[in-house]
Amino acid sequence: PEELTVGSAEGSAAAAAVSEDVQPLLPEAPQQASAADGEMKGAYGGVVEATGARLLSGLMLRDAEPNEMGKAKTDTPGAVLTPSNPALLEPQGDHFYAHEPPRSPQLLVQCQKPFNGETPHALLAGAFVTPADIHFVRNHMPLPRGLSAAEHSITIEGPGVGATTLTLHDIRTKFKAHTFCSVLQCAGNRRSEMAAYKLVEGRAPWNSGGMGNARWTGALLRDVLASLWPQELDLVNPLNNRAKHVCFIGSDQHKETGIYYEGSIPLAKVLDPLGDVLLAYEMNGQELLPDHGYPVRAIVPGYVGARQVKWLSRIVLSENESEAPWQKKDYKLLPQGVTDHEGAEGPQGWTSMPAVEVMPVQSAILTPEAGSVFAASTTEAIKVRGYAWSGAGVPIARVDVSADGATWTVARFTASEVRPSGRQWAWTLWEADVPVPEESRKKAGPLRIMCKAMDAASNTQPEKVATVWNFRGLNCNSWGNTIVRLE
Ligand code: MTE
Ligand code: MO
Repeated sequence: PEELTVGSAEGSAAAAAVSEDVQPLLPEAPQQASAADGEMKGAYGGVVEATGARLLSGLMLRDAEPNEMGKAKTDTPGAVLTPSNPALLEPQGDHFYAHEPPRSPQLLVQCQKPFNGETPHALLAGAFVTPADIHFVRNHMPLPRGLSAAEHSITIEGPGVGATTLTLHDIRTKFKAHTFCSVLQCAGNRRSEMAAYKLVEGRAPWNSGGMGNARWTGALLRDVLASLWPQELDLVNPLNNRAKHVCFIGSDQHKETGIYYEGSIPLAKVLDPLGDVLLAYEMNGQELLPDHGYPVRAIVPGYVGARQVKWLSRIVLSENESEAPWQKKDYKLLPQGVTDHEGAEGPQGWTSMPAVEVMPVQSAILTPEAGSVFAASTTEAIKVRGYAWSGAGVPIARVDVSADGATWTVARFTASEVRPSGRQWAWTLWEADVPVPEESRKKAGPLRIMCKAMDAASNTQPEKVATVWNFRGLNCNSWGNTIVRLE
């Protein structure tokens, strides 16, 4: 644990001062001036702990099933189609992308236009709070231009309440600021594992870096609505309100259809005193970076990334959920009989399923990276690190790690941010020294290491990717795994 840095990019004293109800699980380690520098090198050290370990060039695709190591059950392993919904094709002429911001060269680019990039596993493992510049980015469209914190405002409207406009300055100054860590996870996180099992449709073959744990600061949307419409809204019984949903509309536009990025969540989540839905204007103690929604975005703790709308410009309370394609025709866990575009448009397709909201319990192995090589004769145990998190906001109760699928080592938790159960939105980082089975040490070859988490509500991860496979390749949360080599 001593080499694992717990804390945030802005320094532990500052972090402690701004966080409410928060106790770090471990004492915060001294901070380095730049998390993106110092912490990362330590993390890379973690990849090569066993004598003689080295990284193979290029990543191996993780395999799909414990019993069929390396054998994908499709003719096209790792294949990812482009979306079936024309509005999701994201076809934007190159000229729309002439003004993208500079980005960290450390991000692993899945797609340039629109920009999708994930954090390398070892960098994720190296910092409890993911530094903003290497936090994964998932954009659907070109970055909106001309936004400024000084001039930005959000219009808020709804049935029976009318419409009003709040400046970002109002939001910053008239409402109490709340700060806490909240995991942002793309529904496509770990899609590469689903794609290795069977063809999926999706923008990017993410590994486990489509997820990050940042410390967000903002006003509670609940406070904002309560102050705007104390009489008009029933804050105690959300279901008594005419509006049942809250639509968030971004400033980024699909130029060829004219629609803005949009998603919605239940009004009950917003009004829930434990819901913690933020209008966030700071990430890790700094103004948001352009890619993460400058100057203001929605943070919806526990929910899928797609609803946490960036560059927020409008909020619409509504009787119905958002009509946007990202709500109605995407981010749904289609039944497993749907295996092509036609099926997705059919009766078992988009219309048959609700939009993804709360994310399932998740864990993944970050180091050693797939393909790392260890000396069979001298490696008795391999140090494994990863993350675990539950969208239910309850603490992670246990993470088990195994190199044979039969004997399990209980992982040590090295960092989390403890908040009341139901409001614990940070991830838990863990590590374990996993014994290498005697049998495996006698011969060279691949060794699969697995992890599985359980949360305090007894939610667990399914063993096989087949259990959760779906055409869009969403919410992959089967046992985490990495395949190393013994030589
Ligand atoms: N908000 C807007 N306005 N436009 C987008 O393309 N992408 C969504 C969400 N909010 C998106 C958006 C998706 S799918 C994800 S996973 C998260 O933003 C990613 O947030 P990040 O890029 O800050 O990591
Ligand atoms: Mo996403």
